[in-house]
Amino acid sequence: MTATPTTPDAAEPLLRSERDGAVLHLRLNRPLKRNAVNDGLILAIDQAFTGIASDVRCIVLSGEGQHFCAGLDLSELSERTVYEGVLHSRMWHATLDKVQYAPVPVVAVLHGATIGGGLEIAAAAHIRVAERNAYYGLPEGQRGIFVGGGGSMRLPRLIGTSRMTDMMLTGRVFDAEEGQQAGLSNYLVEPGEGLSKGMALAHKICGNAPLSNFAVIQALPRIAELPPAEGLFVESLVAAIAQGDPTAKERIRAFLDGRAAKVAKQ
Ligand code: 1HE
Repeated sequence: MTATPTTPDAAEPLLRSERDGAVLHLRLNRPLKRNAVNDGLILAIDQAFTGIASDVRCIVLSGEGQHFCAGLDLSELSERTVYEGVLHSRMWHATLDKVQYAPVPVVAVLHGATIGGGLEIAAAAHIRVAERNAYYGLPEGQRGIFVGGGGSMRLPRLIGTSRMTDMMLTGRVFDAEEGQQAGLSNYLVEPGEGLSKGMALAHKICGNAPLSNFAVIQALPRIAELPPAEGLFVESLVAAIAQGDPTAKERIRAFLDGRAAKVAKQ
């Protein structure tokens, strides 16, 4: 992996990176600034998702300190021209596309403030675990700006355009329970338990056939955007490719021989 950018005033990396077996744990690491995303941090995320080692099977993304992420670092915003603003937003798009279309699934662990660009980062992940202390806001309207990190594409697909409009126009903040009901999180856990839940899910995901995981994260969102006839055709191709893989054949044989786990409610 390439060198991770650091804060200018500290040796601490902006994004901490740790391995736990096949799981890569990336942690936003500007706790004093509530993990507000400056250019260095978005660059660090970009670098981390560019050079994923081939033996990584799942990624967990979390935030250091009391909050997941306070969104865009507003201190870098005030001097930007319109043109620089477009380029800056496009930089976020390129980075968060690398998250959404990573070669392996990404599990985000959310706690405390998950705001603005922080919510846009969370929306690019494939699974979201929220602690009961998490809360979600899009204060762009109050700040006189607009989402720029892909939020207008990803968030309506998660929670609907109407809810997002409400959040942006009125500054409405969803608590963790409301976020879970709206579809922002997949799992809701007690404060302090998000990371262990996220890591447990990640290790479970690592146990799947890599090609199945890849098909889920790459094919599913694309098929969902296609007209039904084209979507069904692509589904057939992906299904045939996945079942032709030797791992699939071995796993199905194991089930038929009574060597594989049955489906059961956990
Ligand atoms: C920041 C930022 C930030 C904190 N940019 N510096 N995002 C927002 O509008 C959210 C703004 N932040 C907040 O509302 C609050 O900071 C929190 C609710 C997240 C946390 O509150 P709290 O009381 O725990 O912390 P704090 O005392 O407000 O902040 C601690 C420090 O972090 C303080 O700096 P300090 O030098 O005075 O210690 C804050 O200034 C700093 N800080 N948030 C810069 N966001 C791709 S486009 C996306 C567009 C957006 O994301 S818009 C939403 C921006």
